[in-house]
Amino acid sequence: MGISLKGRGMIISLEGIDASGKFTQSNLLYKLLQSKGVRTTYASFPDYTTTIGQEIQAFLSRTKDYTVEARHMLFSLNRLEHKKEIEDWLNEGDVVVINRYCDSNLAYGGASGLSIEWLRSLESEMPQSNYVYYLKAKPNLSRERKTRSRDKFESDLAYLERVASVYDALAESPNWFTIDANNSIESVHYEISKITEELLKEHDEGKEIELVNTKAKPLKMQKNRK
Ligand code: ATM
Repeated sequence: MGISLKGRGMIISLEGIDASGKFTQSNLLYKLLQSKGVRTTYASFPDYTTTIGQEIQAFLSRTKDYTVEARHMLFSLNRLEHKKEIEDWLNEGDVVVINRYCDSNLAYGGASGLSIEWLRSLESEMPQSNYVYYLKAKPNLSRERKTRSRDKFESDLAYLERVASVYDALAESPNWFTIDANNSIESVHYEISKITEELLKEHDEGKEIELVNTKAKPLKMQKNRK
């Protein structure tokens, strides 16, 4: 069970270019909330386990070709497969932590020349993020950090730079928090924990959920997935 939020839950999504630490940070946040007894669920997109997800995997690994519009519709469809599940979590008052969500499609699709408005319309049926944590990393740093390359865009630095600039523009929205992802895992996690603590207080009419214990040792380092 644990502490559930009063009324509807909230979605916190983590965004950023490849290897900016989203996977590590979303997991650390999820585990922190769990350890504090906050009802929380975790999701990550793309979900490669579904039939649509396998199509996504196929075009990312270049075994199948789709037009750019079809690729981004598949990403969107892959989210729609989970719409009911996410709505149920929100109705139960969960904090839903999501590693890449609708805004990934805006950033990557926009960088490929698609209209942001069209991309936004593809996502309009999904529950929207209450807050977005943008892990801002330098595109070249992201490339250096990678140990293996999986999809066909990753080697294209110019493309990553365009993705980063769409993210920068999206991050002007008031519900976005830009976090310097070039800092250590521990300090990024600390910043995320502080922001989340404040947001939970606001969302839950002053309920004190202490996420940051300044006396606690930093959490153990966790290896980046990629
Ligand atoms: P991951 O590496 O996080 O599994 O994402 C794979 C790619 O899918 C990544 N591209 N690169 N480079 C970001 C891209 N993507 C979209 O374009 N739209 C989406 O909606 C999602 C979830 C991911």
